[in-house]
Amino acid sequence: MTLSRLTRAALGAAGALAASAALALPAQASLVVPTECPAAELTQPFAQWGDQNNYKLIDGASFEAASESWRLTGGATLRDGRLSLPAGSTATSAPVCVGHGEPTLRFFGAGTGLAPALTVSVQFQLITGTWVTLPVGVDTGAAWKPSPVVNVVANYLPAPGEYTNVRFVFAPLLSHWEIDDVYVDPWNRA
Ligand SMILES: [Ca+2]
Repeated sequence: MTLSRLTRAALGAAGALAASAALALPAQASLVVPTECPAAELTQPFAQWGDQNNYKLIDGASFEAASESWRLTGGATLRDGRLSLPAGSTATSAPVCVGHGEPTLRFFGAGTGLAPALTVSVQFQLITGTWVTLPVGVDTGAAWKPSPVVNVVANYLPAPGEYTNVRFVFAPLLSHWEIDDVYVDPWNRA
């Protein structure tokens, strides 16, 4: 088989997949527990770093005051308006509603140590009631700056036009982290 025939075969398979996905979409039911998602105040917290997108702050995610909506373990604590995360600790965010129009997450942070790494996971609830935790990103920054743009992933589980509540879990690996100002990007509401 020539390269072009291989390419055509691959494109054909991809096209068939895309077609079946498109056929499935109109009948797609939400895989996760649906929720209302009221309009939120939007800001451009990363504008001076070249990211002009509008973002909404997760409840309690400025860490200026303790929030009962956040779950902290392993010594995670608020310090000087930031969230301090020792190695082995976890912080689980307040719930935030997301849908197809809330595709990304971003925050400020820095880690200390030889190879600082902070894992980010998303938690969502299936319509069966089961909560699922899915790793979605990692920040390896040693200097205080915006995190990489992290894909929420679970925002595509509600049916189109619907929303679900997710939580984000921050867990440093073998390093101490500080984070602040955790946002999701509702790009379709700008
Ligand atoms: Ca703060």
